[in-house]
Amino acid sequence: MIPVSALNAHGRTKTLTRSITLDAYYRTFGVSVIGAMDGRATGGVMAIDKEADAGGGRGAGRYAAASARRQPMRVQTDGSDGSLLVNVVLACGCALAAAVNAAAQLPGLPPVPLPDESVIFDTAEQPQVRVVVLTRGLEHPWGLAFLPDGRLLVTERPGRLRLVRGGVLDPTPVAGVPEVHAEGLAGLMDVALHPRFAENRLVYLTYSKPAGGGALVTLARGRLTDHGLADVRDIFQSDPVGGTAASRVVFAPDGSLFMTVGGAFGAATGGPRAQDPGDTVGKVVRLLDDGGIPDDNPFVGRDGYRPEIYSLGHRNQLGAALHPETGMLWANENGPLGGDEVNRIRAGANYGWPVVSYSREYAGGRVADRTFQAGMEPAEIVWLPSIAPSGMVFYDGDRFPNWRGHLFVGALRTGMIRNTGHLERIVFNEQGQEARREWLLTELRQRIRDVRQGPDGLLYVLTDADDGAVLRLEPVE
Ligand SMILES: [Ca+2]
Repeated sequence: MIPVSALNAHGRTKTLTRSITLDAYYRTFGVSVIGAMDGRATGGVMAIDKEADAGGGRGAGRYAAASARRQPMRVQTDGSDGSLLVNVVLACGCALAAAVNAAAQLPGLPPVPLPDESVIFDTAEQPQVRVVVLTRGLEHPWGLAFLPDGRLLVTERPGRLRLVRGGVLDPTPVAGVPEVHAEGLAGLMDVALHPRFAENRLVYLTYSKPAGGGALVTLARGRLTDHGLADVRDIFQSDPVGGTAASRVVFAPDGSLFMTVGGAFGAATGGPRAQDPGDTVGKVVRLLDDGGIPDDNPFVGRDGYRPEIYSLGHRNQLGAALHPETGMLWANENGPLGGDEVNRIRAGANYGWPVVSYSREYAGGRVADRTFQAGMEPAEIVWLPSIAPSGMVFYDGDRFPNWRGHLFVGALRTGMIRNTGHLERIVFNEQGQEARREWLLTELRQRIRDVRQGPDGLLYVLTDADDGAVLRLEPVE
């Protein structure tokens, strides 16, 4: 048993001797537990992830309440780690949801509505940039891809795939998307086209697949027809993991694909899964385009290792991109408080989570007693405080010549303050080492979920909101 300080519905604190099944919650819901709820008839754990807009925010409040309904509170000992002390929200009946939201709300700047007119921003190394709201009305868009005919494919986290033509959103979603585990931050995530899409029409989707109260991080592929996706099937499923486990998919120059499998939350609970070579959670996996395993994957044939694994020791990776010159995969990952990273992904390498980290847990304790050690890859870029990095891309177009070779990273929220999302630009020196950073789009106060380079050489950005948007960045010429 671990002692738990409790917060009742009126905000008063008292101490209970109670503990909760933290590990079960990490595994089932994939989020870091910062509090718990206990009612007469219902009970459950209040859980957040940093990528959420608040410990509660609207989505997480519903999420916690849903967890409570589904799983009555169980009290079990875990208390080997003093850092797992949690706050308990005591509430019952109708007070439950209100208590959750009150306890969970993070401070934030006032939100700013997206402008109707285009906006011009000054930038540090490029003449001014114009931001155009290309498309609105997307519910929590997550990933996008450019079809050869000029249309955009955009995923919406609740489980819809949408088409945008000339900035106009097709009101009918693309049929054939698999059922997704749409709860909290989970759901439909990334979309990518097969490198030979023009011939085979194959579209790849990463999503959270419902499975026994939790989820599987899943890669599906289907053929895009005039009537939706056809021949849809899952070609990879992770080991069971929490619903908020993130995933991106990126095709490599050799035609294989990289998929990030996040969800190794909690240094003492889910985190060690990232170091377990027999578990696909907390890894980058490399697959053939049909889900098969490439013969030259680094751990093929090695005892105790899943042959899909390409790299290990990751927490939750919301962004990945190929370097345009080296063809190497780079991926970012979210720490809890601080310690977000960008890594160059090498075959067979271990990126250290949770053994080495700059992060603190949400409760404040350090994740690890060291930031690097031999045998583990140091991060290329680290953020303190966190920016909750999401989709990212290296720019190599010709419309922003001064930005060529720079990395653009979408940021959902900076320093645990709401409405501080932005687009970050990172410049490298001739050795490929970080030289400087610029924050763009801060005035918009949007959560930036993804950024991609269009075939027209412009940058396209997704905002993460109930009424999310596609933004386009253009040079002012
Ligand atoms: Ca690391």
